Amino acid sequence: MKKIGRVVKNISNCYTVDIDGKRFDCIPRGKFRKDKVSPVVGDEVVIDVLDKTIEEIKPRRNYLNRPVVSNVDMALIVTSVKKPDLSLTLLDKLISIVIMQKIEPVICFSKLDLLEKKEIKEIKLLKKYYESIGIKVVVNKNKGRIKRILKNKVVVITGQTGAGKSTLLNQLDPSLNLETKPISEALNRGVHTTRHVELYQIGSFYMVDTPGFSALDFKGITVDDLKSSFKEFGKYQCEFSDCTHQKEKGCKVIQGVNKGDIKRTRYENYLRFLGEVYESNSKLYK
Ligand SMILES: Nc1nc2c(ncn2[C@@H]2O[C@H](COP(=O)(O)OP(=O)(O)O)[C@@H](O)[C@H]2O)c(=O)[nH]1
Ligand SMILES: [Mg+2]
Ligand SMILES: [Zn+2]
Repeated sequence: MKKIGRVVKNISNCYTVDIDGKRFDCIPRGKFRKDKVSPVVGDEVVIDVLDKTIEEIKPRRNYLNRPVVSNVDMALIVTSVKKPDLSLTLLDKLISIVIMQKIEPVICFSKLDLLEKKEIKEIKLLKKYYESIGIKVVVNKNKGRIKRILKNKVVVITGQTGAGKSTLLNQLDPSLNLETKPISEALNRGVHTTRHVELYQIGSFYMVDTPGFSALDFKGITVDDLKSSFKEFGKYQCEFSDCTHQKEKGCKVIQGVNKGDIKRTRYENYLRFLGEVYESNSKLYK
């Protein structure tokens, strides 16, 4: 008997498939190995319920490398403002990468309780800027709003080790009981507290708790992909349509930065990522 379900967990060659709340531990058919494709967490698959085999993988809407997961609607980017320190470069990189994967980014600031009043003001300005370019921003204390935003979505949670991802998931669903660690311990041991990829059902949404991203690259990404992931650049018509917004004459993006309409850290991160795109493309053709 064949049925369609979703892969919610993977440990080596065993895939747990959820069908309406029932779980089946399945092994992929040999043909997948022959074709060098394997199912991943998030995949919609056809399984043979009696044989406990995965027969077919449905086309993926998107696919992430770290963690390996597919068909994701939203990415909750947990960003601590202290311990570890706020990194706008990591935040902007995660935003760009998830947008390029056709996933909606949602910024979740954590550890605001560790800030002075003046510093909180800066975070509020930051929040305002990201919201002005169409990105939802929440704080980790506001569980009700987070639940409303994530309702009915498949969500990936990401951010640095120690940012508070597992803590947040435990608060959203105490039955999860995920391991959490103070940052110093996590770093000293040099291990991530999360060991395998798994989709957890939390009320009406699915979520992946993942190891902190350590290396993110722009392999296979074009300059155009990168440009359009910086949503706020979209409304500026530069003199040349292939403008890379570096030093070109008549670049309206640079004018926008100088006028203060585009946040300078965003522009600087764009230039940094552009360099990385060029570098990874040149490696590709060597
Ligand atoms: N002060 C403060 N600490 C937090 C907050 N959220 C998480 N933590 C702490 O940060 C540490 C790392 O949290 P954890 O959830 O393991 O981070 P993960 O690596 O992103 O999963 C733990 O000691 C948590 O108790 C927060 O909002 N404020
Ligand atoms: Mg964790
Ligand atoms: Zn330009």
